[in-house]
Amino acid sequence: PTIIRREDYRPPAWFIPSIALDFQLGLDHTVVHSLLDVRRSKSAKYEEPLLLDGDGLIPTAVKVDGEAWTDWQLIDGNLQLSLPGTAHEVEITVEIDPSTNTQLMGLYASQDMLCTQCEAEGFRRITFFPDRPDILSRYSVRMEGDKKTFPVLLCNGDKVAEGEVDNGRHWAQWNDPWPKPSYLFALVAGDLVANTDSFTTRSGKPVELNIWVRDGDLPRTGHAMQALKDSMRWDEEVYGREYDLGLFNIVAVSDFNMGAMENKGLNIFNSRYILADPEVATDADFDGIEGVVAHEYFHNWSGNRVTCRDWFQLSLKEGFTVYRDQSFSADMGSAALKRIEDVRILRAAQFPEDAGPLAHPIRPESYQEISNFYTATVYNKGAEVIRMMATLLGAERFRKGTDLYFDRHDGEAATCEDFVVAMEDGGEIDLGKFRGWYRTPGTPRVSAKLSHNPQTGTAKLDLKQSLSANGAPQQPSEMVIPIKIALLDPVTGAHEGEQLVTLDQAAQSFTFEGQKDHPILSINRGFSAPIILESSRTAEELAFLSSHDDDPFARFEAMQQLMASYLVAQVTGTPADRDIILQAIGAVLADDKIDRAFLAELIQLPSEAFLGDQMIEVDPQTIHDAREKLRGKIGVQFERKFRRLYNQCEPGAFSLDAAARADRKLRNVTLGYIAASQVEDAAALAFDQYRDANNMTAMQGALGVLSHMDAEERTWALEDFFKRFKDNALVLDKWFTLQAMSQRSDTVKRVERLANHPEFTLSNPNRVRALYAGFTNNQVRFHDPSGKGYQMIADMVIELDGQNPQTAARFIPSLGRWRRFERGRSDLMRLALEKIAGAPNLSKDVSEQVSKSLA
Ligand code: B3K
Ligand code: ZN
Repeated sequence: PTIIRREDYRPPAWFIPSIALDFQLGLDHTVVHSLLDVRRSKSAKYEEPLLLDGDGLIPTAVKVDGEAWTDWQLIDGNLQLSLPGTAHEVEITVEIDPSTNTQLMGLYASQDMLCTQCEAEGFRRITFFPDRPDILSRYSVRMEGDKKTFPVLLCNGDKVAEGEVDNGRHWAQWNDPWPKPSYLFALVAGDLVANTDSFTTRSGKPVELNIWVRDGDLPRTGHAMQALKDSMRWDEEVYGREYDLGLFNIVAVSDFNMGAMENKGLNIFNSRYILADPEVATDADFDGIEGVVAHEYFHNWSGNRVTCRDWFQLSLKEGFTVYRDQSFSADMGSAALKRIEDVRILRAAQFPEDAGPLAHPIRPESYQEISNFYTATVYNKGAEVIRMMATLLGAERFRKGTDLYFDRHDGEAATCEDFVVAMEDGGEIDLGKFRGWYRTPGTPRVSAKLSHNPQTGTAKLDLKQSLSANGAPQQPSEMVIPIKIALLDPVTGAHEGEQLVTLDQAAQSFTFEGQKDHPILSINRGFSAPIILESSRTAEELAFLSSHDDDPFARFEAMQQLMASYLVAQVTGTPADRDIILQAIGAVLADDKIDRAFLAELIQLPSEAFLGDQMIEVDPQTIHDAREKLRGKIGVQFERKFRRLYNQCEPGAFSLDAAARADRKLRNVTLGYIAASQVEDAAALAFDQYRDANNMTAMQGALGVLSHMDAEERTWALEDFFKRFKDNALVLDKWFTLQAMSQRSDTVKRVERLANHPEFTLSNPNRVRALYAGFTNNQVRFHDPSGKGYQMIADMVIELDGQNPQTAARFIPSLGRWRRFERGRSDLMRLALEKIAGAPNLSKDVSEQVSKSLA
């Protein structure tokens, strides 16, 4: 396989300052004519030919400076032209068939509309072009198509002219004044309607905002529109960044590989991140929409105005933009809940990646297929790395750093190093050693031990760090790790202020004076560093923190650690005290000052996957059993209290305000515990909630509880849900997911049957993820000891790879962690991977992931 390496980066030999495109659009036949203004780079060797990337294209005409040109070659699908001078006009015509583009990269048809996805390397499937992010060009685009099929014609920038031609066709001319890399090109043609609004920038410029959807979906665009306006205001206030065009368009499409795409002035979204109303969307869906709309909007500066030099720098835009959208959501709602959610995602998706065969630094050193590097590491760990810089600099200096970064690199294709240098210069700080985070894969482990000397009144914190990657043993490491701590009075829980200690050696001690009594250690507050913390704190200390810590994340974390260490002990057969957990839960349940949403977080057990990550060898069934047993015990112990809370959280008229959302959340969590207590009326209670619900959060919560049960209420509810929502694809996705996540022992069979359901299709990525990602996340059933779950995923990946390699490759990591499991499952997982590896004609996407997983 061809391996692309970061160290091999070379600046381009030719630049394309401008490009004019003409599209004659048709669902199954589109003609693309391009006119490139090409300039030889002054630093290029004179004889270097012009190399234009292409993927599946054949030129039907090539001209240079207006004359037919024959001195070209197709090499591996790319077009090479030998050109005599330093500046030319190159014209190329190609013909493509969007209706057969099942990869959903380039120009494709989604239902009856045409849309594009170009990041990372999709533009080369539309026309021949140097498809790399350090080529910035001005685009002018003429698009023409049938007026009935494509009443709406959209592209980047501003529409400068439009008109009608013969045969019922019409056209539009769009110019984008901002030079951009080809991956930000976008075009949409279809029968769409818009929710139109406006925004006035801080400097008084009006911006027209449109969210384009299919007729009928308009009433579900309000939340996305509000999120867009909130993000535009927030970026002005927090980062000083204004929008830079008179028009901002968003289009929702049903067939999309990712969440959304930040094309300049024309964001294209997976419809699940646009469409919502209380009847079809859960509170989590509403949050997802707010976060993704913000994320794509923020890319206008962190990604578009300042873009990436090459794809190894992907975290430059993605890590930073995730950090920005996380901060935005924290400001719009509860910062504490948002941080808990961010860390949950990091631990569920990124820590396993860092501990497995696909581990890579946030700035990878090499790749075969760049699509495989849109990972939780590049995105979410990337965001944690930016967050650590923000912590080390403090808010004011961090802002100076980002201002400097945007000023220095506006209009450029930059590197991660450029960002760090801007932080150093703007924040007047030396980040020399901090750069280790960009080069190093793996999650650092930090061990913390607090000792106390009553004679001198000092407390001493001993910290040690180590790292391991790709299964190698832990080695002492020297990452720069900012750790927020507080020393709590062991009786009152009071403290004299949070402190930041920065660990930058393999072992380091910090002393604190004026400590009369042995304080209780609150550490990694706010999850200030993305590490695995091993502290010597006792169960009693963790229980104390779970009711006294004033840092909400640390408080939540103490409870999680308390529960996790008990469960790990159960699984490994070591004695552990359960009563202390029950007491800790009793204490928070009795604390009437706690916000209900936070209470719901505090009392939830760590996930089965998280528990597995704490073990040397994973046995999903044993973990599941131990966890269910504890859930049952908690359910029984506090049943009356849970019922009281459940009734207190009875919803009134629907509202998205924090209190109403908190009630919905706590109601679902208490319902889960009531069901876990095995009381007779649990199914009836859940069914009533389902039947009476006026919102999807309550409905899905009830169905989630019913889905595991062996009760007729489960069948009734699932059948009813299907009938009610079979015409709404996004809601029907939930129906597939709920069943795929069921803990029932017949789940593998059921998923097999669902794959043959008339409403199931491999051509819609949302539907594929709904069923199969739901299933691979179902630890106890995906890891069925028969290995049937693994086989099913292997067969599905092989089939899907033939149509959509990008989405197929995303399922490899679930099998790729085979080395972590007990022998029986481990062998079966490896066999499934080998089956995939042996399939003919594998895509680059899947073959890279499979071969790395087996290596
Ligand atoms: N930048 C896009 C990623 C698209 C990648 C497709 N292979 C979405 C985002 O992060 O905003
Ligand atoms: Zn992004």
